Order: sequence, then C-alpha cells, then structure tokens
Amino acid sequence: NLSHSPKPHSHGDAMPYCPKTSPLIGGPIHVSFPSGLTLADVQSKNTLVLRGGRYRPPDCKARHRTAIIIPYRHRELHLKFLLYNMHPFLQRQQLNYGIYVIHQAGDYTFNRAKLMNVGFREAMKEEDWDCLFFHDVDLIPEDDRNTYICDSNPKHAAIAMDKFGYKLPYKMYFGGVSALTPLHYHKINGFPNNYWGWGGEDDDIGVRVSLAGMFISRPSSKVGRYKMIKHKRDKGNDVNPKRFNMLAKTRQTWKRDGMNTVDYEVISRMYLPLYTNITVNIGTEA
Ligand code: UD2
Ligand code: MN
Repeated sequence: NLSHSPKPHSHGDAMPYCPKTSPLIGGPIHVSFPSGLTLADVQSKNTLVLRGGRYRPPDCKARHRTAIIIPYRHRELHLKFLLYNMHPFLQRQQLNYGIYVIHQAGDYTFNRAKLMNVGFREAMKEEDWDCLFFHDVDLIPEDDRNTYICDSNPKHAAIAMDKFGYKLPYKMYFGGVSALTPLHYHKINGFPNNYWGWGGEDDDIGVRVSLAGMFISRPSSKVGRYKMIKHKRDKGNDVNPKRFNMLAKTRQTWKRDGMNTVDYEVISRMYLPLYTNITVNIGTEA
C-alpha cells in the first residue's frame, strides 16, 4: 500500500526526538491547592491536552509513552487537585502520556489492586504504552526530577511521603505510586484480585516482584517526594482483616490469581477533556 494518509496525531518524520533530559524540568515543586479551583480552570491551563487526557509534546518526538492508572471512587476534590498538578508536571517531562481513572461502580467494598488490573488491560488496548504508573489519587509529586518513566526493574516511586515524615516506612513497601513496564506486569501476573478493603495489596505486589526474580527500584528520597492530601478512611474501604493471612500465602497464590483471572465488566468509557474515565463493575468478594 503506497498511500500514506497520516495517522491521527502523527507528526511526520521530520520531528526530532526530544532531548534525553527535558530542558523544561526544574527541581522541587511548590505544590498548591487553590480554593475555588474548577475542572474548567484546569482545562484552560492545559490547552494542549487532548480528549481523554492524552498529550504529546508539540515540537519533538517523545521518547517515552506513559499511562497513569488511578484507582478511584468518590474523590472528586482529590482528582481535581491531582489533575491540576499532574498535567503540567508530565508536560514538563516531554512525555507522550495518558491519564486513566478507573472508577469502581457501586457501593461494594473497594478493591484498589483489581482496579489496577482493569486499568492495565484497558489502557493497553488503546496504545502500546511502554510504562504504566499505578497512582493513588491523593498523592502529588513534589519534585520535577521524579521522572515518570520505567526502570529495568519495577519502580516504587513514592519513597518519601509527608505522611511518613518523608521516610520509607519499611524496605518492602510498595504503596502509593509504582511504575511497571508491560513485561514486568506480565512477569508478576499483574496485581492480586482478591484484596477487598484497605491494606495488604501493596505488600502482595512487592512480594510478587521478588517472587518473579526482580528487584524494587526507587528514585532517591530527595526526588521521590509526595504530598498526600489529608483524608479520612473512606466509607466502603474498611481495613481488610484477612490481609495478613493472605499475605502469608502469596507464594502459593500469585500464579493463579492476577491478570490471568481478572474478570470485570466495563460499564462506560468516557473520553473527558482531562482524563479517560472507565467505570467498571468488578463484582464482589467470592
Ligand atoms: C495507603 C497506600 C495505598 C494503598 C492503601 C491500602 C499510601 C500513600 N498509600 O493509602 O497505595 O496501599 O494504603 O489499600 O500509603 N480510593 C478511592 N476511593 C475510595 C477508597 C480508595 O478512590 O473510596 C483510591 C484512591 O486512589 C486512594 C487509594 O485508593 O488514594 C488508596 O486508598 P486510601 O488513600 O484511602 O489509603 P491510604 O492513604 O491509607
Ligand atoms: Mn491516601
């Protein structure tokens, strides 16, 4: 076929690659939460963001394609502040990126890790992402040098959070924000599907990484800094009392619970101005 109609968003061959280090990034960021901020304000500050929360640098070819996957239910205010801070942050890094909000339908107990599996599968249907950032809605990065690209091992990015006094709480901690390539994700069979409610799922993922023969990589604690927007425990996300028993068995369960068994029903997919919203029915505990 000799006809070459340009693909949507393609910028032709003449465009140079972006520099290895973006000239637009600085150091520490002053994170702010302006009162009265609306999503329309965020939109008008981010005019280059395309429908579905997609972006490509306008004047160079991005070296990296990163999807941000956010597990979500009833956190409108946090989402607004995250988008407000995150879009400019990612644009300064000259990434080709997309933001996916994976919204758990219904009132049944929340399941963060299963929502990540949904996000992985649904995002990969749209684009050949080379890195996926699994991202709590309430964590705001505080340093531009925290680059949203993957390492050769699964990366735990949220090494230093204000809520833990900017220290790693324990060595195997893998919560908050983590980044895996599709290959890493398949190697660990994705995340567990059966942690309903608060806690344990992040440690299970950390154990999967080591059972699959990989290591946890981290940025320096100067760079991997985050503010967590203060909140109370949500309704519908009570502490999971089974978490310790489940964690003791990850070695036996990880290969038969994960990406190979995730089942769900997408209720809607909406390409909103600042993000793609996927509302999903993930069922209930067996
Ligand atoms: C910690 C970890 C988090 C996860 C959790 C245990 C940090 C900063 N994060 O978070 O990664 O391991 O413990 O499950 O230590 N969410 C909703 N709606 C809900 C409930 C949860 O959107 O009703 C999402 C949201 O993206 C939130 C995330 O799930 O940020 C984690 O829940 P959390 O913020 O209530 O838990 P937290 O802060 O203890
Ligand atoms: Mn939180």
